[in-house]
Amino acid sequence: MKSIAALVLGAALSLAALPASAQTLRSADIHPDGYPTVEAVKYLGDLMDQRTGGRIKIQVFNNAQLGAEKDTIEQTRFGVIDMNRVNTAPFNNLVPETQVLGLPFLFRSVDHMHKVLDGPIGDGILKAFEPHGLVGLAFYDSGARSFYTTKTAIHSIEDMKGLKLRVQQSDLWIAMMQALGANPTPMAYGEVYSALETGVVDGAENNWPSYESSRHFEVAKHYTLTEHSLAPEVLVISKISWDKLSPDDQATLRQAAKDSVVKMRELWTAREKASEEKVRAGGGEIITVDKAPFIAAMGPVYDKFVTSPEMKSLVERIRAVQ
Ligand code: BDP
Repeated sequence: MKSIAALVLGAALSLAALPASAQTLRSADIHPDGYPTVEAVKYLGDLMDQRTGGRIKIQVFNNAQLGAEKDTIEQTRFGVIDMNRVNTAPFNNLVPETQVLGLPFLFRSVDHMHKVLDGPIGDGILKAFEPHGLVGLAFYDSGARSFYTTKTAIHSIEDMKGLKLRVQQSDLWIAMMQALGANPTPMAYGEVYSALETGVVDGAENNWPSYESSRHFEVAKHYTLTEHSLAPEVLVISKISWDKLSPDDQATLRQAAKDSVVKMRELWTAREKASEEKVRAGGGEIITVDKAPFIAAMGPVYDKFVTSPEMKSLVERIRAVQ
């Protein structure tokens, strides 16, 4: 009798230790451990764990364990994956409002971009995900993207002519490369290393941390600081997973996601520096160019993508942010 009572008591105690309806949200990322986006979502998971008394946790499946971004976006829309951290570019065709954030040379500085993203314009763009089965939670930094090439270095806009360049899967990005005279090849991130190595493409473009962590810098040693776009990252949750959370938990997640942005910015600044140092130490050729001809050449991209009254007003409002 005594031992049965002890068993029942023990079971009750261990049940009590388990929070009611504990759940783990699965979040996708293509980057390796230590990459700022991966660490920021882990940090968000810690915040959720603390703030919900252990009821809600987040598990990050990084290194593209759940697939390439185009596929994980679909899986997130259908609730197979709960959360996803992706660049805004692969969302451009699905959520046209995201295009504005990738427009070449739109932001005057990272500070300008932060002001836009942290204010009503950023919130409005996050809202635009909802009709597409997703809830936008936060924007994360992604620095400036620049070109890198395997054989010939880019010293001026003339050197862009005819280059086969990998781009993210987005019509906006294809148009940007065409405006510069290059031949865009849309491709998943995970395929770029071997495409560079085997000469399927002559180059690609990305920020310092991705150029370094993907080891693209080992096969494409010429990095030209065009800094043509600041297209940020975005963290989304499936609308299906979102609707399963109570309004209180939704509010907690929204706030924690915003709080993780602060952490992400710290991690990003440090990693940008560290990656640049690693690339330079690895023998990369870093080239500065006159950006004016690159800026001038992007006119047709604005003509093609900034056509609706909404898009025009969005661009104007962004430019007006001081
Ligand atoms: C990186 C982004 C990642 C994109 C990648 C790319 O963090 O989300 O997949 O660029 O170029 O900077 O595909």
